[in-house]
Amino acid sequence: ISFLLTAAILIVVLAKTLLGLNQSHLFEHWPEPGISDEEKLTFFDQIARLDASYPGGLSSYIKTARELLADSKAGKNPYDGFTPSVPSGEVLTFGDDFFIQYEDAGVHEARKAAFVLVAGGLGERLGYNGIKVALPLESTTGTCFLQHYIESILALQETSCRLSQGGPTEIPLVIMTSDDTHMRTLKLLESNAYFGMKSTQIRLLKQEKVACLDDNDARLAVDPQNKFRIQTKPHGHGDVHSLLYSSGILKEWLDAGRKWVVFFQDTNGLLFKGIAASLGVSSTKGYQVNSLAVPRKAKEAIGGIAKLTHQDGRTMVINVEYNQLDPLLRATGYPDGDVNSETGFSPFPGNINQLIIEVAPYFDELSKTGGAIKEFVNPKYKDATKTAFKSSTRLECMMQDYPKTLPPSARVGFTVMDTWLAYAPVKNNPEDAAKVPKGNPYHSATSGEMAIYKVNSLILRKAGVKVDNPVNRVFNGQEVEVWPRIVWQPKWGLTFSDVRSKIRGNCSITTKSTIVINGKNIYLEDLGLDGALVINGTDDGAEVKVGGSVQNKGWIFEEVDYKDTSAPEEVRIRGFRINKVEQLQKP
Ligand code: UGB
Repeated sequence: ISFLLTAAILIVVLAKTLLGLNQSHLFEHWPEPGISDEEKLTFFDQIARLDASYPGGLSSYIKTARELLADSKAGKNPYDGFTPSVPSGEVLTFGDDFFIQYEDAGVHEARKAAFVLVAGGLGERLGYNGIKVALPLESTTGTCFLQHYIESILALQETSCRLSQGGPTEIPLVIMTSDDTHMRTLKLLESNAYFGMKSTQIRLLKQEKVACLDDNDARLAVDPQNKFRIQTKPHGHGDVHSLLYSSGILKEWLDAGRKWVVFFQDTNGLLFKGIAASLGVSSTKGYQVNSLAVPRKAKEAIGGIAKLTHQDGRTMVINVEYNQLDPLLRATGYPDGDVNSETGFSPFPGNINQLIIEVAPYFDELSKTGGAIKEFVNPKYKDATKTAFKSSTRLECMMQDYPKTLPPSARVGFTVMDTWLAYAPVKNNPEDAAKVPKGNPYHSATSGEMAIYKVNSLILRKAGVKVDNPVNRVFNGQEVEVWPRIVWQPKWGLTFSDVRSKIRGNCSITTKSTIVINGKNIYLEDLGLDGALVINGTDDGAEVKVGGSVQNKGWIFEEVDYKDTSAPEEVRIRGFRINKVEQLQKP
């Protein structure tokens, strides 16, 4: 009885809250008591969840929505009063002494870090039906993104703990999922024994969707399929902050002496090539927030990192999203807007949404805000009167907007790395990728895979291997450079120093070659490769030396049209499959 009473009281409170928020339309089509009572209870169940999962509850959500919708109707620019300028940050050159020093410092820090993968997005732009972290990052080994991320964290953990004494010995991983991705992410982990990580080391936090809004008065949108449901849509990756805070995980990390949280996105196969050095920058420079960035082509669909100075003197270093950078520049004395400078790139570094945040000040800030991030709304209006929407809208938030609430004294910096080293996301479907202006990156499954071969080729070159130049080929209408297919497990070489220590004598690799390195203690010694070579380490970790001349027909790319539905989706979206004609396997 007491349970029923509590439930009844809760329903009355929620109903009163809704009426007080001018949401009476939600009940307009309800039948009289006794009819559809179960559906009515489900309605309140959903309202209770929407209320509980938003910092400040539904009333706060609706209040903010009204303010933002009024600003949007009035055409108010969120950057009113701010002038952008190019900020200064740390620019890294792969393999030079500074880079190596930062990498060393970062590897020492790594065991004090925690990693957070935001993977709640379905990737509508990519048009792939599965979850993106299950996609292979390259088809030579077929390793999926999630496996690669986990193996990279484990490699970092192993090296960091070996080099430093005391403190945490496990690097935790949190994955933010959503209703769209949660079950499939869990299944992928469970059916692959968590890719070698302890199951207790990984935690999934599911973000909830937020209520859709029908008009400028923020009236909640009823689901067109079910009048007892509010229509909902994703709130954006910014939810990760409130989830880390409300779940108590952040406090746990603070209490355990963790120092850094590294945030990253779902499909960047190059991500870990620059993580150690960037962590080194954070610790050496004492950055509370360090955004990883790459040179950005004007109009590229990645945000620009800018220093914004307000008329009243306030300044902040922040990401300005790609659709807002051009209007902001035009309004503040740059009549051409978002254009390349004489370097061939936009003067504003491109945000790749990999953030390294220092735990202690982050926890202090979230204790004040609850993790609420400055939101925005993007309604599509029916006409110029801006009184009605084409379809319902909702509030959204982005994880990189976290520094917006920080005081100007906060140490917010950024680290720029070469694009070939740090950034090759898989976001665009083949048709859209083929339309990308010449010279701009495709951000497709095709270009994402080619980037893996390129980075590994360039790293080996820097380590002294003679790696031949790439050839150009066209897959799915995209012209790409095809470098030798060089892939290794993260435990073989996560840092440049690791890789360099595994190369001995004079090694060379021709363009048509493929080399797969599975294992840790594998050394290439006077190897001349012209074909395919697969090297497996031994179970006992004993040293494996591979050298001499290896020649065979190798593995070749065969084109697959993305419209060919007889091929699996992950093959079609990259436009080729690998025909493993001949290889040498060692040992
Ligand atoms: N994501 C979630 O986890 N939950 C959500 O509700 C939405 C997304 P997109 P976006 O690096 O190229 C970002 O859709 O938002 C996850 C930056 O804002 O791939 O258009 C999702 O699973 C932009 O500044 O990207 O653009 C994925 O892992 C620029 O850095 C991640 O959030 C751009 O990424 C990003 O979602 C980029």
